[in-house]
Amino acid sequence: MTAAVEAEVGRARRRKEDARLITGRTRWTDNLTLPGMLHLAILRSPVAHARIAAVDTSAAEAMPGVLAVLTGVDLAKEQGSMGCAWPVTPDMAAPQHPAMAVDTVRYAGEAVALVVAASAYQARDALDAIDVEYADLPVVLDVTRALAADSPLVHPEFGSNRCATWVFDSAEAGTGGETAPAIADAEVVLRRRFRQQRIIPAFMEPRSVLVDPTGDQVTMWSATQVPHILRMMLAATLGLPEHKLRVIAPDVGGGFGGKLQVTPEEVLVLLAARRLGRPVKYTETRSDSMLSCHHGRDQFQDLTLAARPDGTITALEVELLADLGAYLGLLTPGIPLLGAFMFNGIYRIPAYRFTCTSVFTNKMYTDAVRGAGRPEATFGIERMMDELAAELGLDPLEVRRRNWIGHEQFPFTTVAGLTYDSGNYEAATDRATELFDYQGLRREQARRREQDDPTLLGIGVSTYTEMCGIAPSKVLGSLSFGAGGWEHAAIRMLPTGKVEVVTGSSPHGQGHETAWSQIVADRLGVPFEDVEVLHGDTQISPRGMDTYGSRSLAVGGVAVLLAADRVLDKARPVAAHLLGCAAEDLDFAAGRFTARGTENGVSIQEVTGAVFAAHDLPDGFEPNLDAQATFDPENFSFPHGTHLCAVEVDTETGAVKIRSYVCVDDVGTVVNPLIVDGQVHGGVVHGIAQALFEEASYDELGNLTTGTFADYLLPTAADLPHLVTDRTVTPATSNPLGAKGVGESGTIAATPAVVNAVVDAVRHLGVTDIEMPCTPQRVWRAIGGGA
Ligand code: MCN
Repeated sequence: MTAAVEAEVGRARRRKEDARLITGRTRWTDNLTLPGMLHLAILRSPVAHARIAAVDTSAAEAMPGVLAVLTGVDLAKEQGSMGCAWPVTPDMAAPQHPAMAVDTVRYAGEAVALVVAASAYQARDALDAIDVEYADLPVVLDVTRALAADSPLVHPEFGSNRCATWVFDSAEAGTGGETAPAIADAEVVLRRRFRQQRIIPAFMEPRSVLVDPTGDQVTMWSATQVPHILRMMLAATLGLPEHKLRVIAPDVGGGFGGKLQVTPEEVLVLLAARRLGRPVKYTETRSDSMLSCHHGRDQFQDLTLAARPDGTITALEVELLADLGAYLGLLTPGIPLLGAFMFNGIYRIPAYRFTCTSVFTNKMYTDAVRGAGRPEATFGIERMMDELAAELGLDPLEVRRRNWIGHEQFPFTTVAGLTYDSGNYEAATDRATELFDYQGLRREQARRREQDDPTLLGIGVSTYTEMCGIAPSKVLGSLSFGAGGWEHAAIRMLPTGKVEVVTGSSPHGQGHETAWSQIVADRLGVPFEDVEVLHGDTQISPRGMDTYGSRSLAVGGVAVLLAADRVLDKARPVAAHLLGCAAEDLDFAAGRFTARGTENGVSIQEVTGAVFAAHDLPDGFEPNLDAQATFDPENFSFPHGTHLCAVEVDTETGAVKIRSYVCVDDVGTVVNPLIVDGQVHGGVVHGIAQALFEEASYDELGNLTTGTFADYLLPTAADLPHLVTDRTVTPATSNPLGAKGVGESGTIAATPAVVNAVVDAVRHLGVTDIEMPCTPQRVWRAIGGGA
């Protein structure tokens, strides 16, 4: 008899990778040193828009240890243009995007020259000796101003600063009615403008890249989320044969979308290393990172919501004005459009129109930051639901209940054209209100108002869903996304019965090694400790589409599961042969094949050993149990949940304190509850940070004024409440694991929950919105402070 084995999927395992990540005893890119390695430093433009009139590098070239000083002109022929993989419309303005400015700088922080020297200090010192003459050009920083006919132009060749206009209309798409008549006829029409401030993906490990050009192949180590995409894009844009380039992402200390990019720094280090024929490394400082890693969000949202007096929504119109900054990064123009599919949220909305106009300005370009498009959309609709509730004198939860998709209505095709496969908004909301003591807090809120308590209580609701598991290749193709969305996995059975799993997912803090080991341990019935997960190296894991869009489990984890099944399929005839029975008469459980109805069995490790020895196998059997699988799901996954936030607002100072926060998320089948809790915690804190703390600002000349953590506020543990997390489980039907993504859900849900709470606290004082981040000053002014 086999002892009962505890299932691995669903087990709260501590992460395998924690010890090395937490102690730093691992291969971060900046830890790597190669013989003869040189160091690169980058001179960045101190002005936001200027012609480069002259560059004198002679003094820098004479500095100790300096081997090369290169400008954009020196690299003009080989640097090509940084690729944008998402041409959103056929007429999109796609400017040249040099890795280093050739004749014009278009944002403060753009690379202007580089130094390669024997030490990192010598390289940085030499930057000061480079003399650049800038001929200032007029700067445009505001999106509305940028669209005016007399605006300075960021890319004059297009005749305007408009990058693209993208429209989704439910009447045209056949997914709903026309918005204009529905709005004209509506008894209740609400119009609001919300601003999504600019934010910076403040990952823990600054970006670092090392290139070794010696030997037959060029090897790049980079702190990237996307080693496979990076290799492909570098090959395509630099004309480098793909098979001659190997990209390795060693352990990566966080990305949050900020390392989902092909960066100018990666291109420059590669070009410099090739020129000099020696390994070259660049590691950014924190200030460099804030200036020159892509930023996120930065849009104005104009929303029009039409409803009946009972709160039933009849139409929604969304107009976005998205500030793309100066250039297009890998996904820049597509990020705001991800919101197009999510502004309808969890609601039945009969008519919907979404327009996004994207605009160039003289700022760092924007691209994916955790949630990418979906936090913006969720913020818009969830703020509007609260506004509708206030307008009609209804409870915010009640307005949502009257509009959301009932659990019995799944699968449900939304007005934005997505089919939500499963969900149960009622169950998550009931559980959240219970944990939160919703009614008790409402009573306290009323009491404080009656008693003119200077500390007011606000309650914020966010009932979100999101599209993640970014995958179905067909759908991505229909959105002109430049790549497929499949994921690949391979399983190698080693002669001693240990297992190597090769995954195309590229974790940078999400714990894939642990979760993938759990999946394989369960499926093959081998010990968790006997599974090793290999990733992040285009030579070891040659096929992959990497990690973003909370896709890794629902796509990459499923590929691992399918590969494990194929190992079992291959093992079955061998087990039957060894046991002397027919393959159809075999059972498999807890790692053992048994001849049905007998105690006669053989373990998967024994089968592996027999295949390795190859002495006694079925006739014609190829002695190899390894298997691979590529999974391309039919649909996204749609996690959802209800987040409730209570804030205390000090009316004398405007200070906001989060008093309690409850979230009940539904991410389908959970592989590792500890990891999921960690993701929810991190995600929620990210969302709170946007609501209350983070903002990237530029002065009127286009200088980033929030270039350090002293100016760019991130919350610390002292600013945060205890987070109460719980889950409901409604399995996804789009993948055999039933899993939905979790990596971004907290971020998507939390921001509107917090802002709704702040506005709710002071709504009776006539406030209907407070711009993010809701700093004490902004809150105090909103309630009349200083008036
Ligand atoms: N998981 C699970 N059960 C589920 C869903 C997920 O056990 N039902 C586990 C997975 O096995 C995986 C983790 O949770 O270990 C996250 O899985 P998933 O939701 O598939 O997300 P990804 O792994 O694709 O991660 C991407 C996502 C994104 S888009 C951002 S941004 C983000 C995030 O993950 N950046 C992060 N979480 C981060 N966490 C850390 N520490 N650092 C970052 O940079």
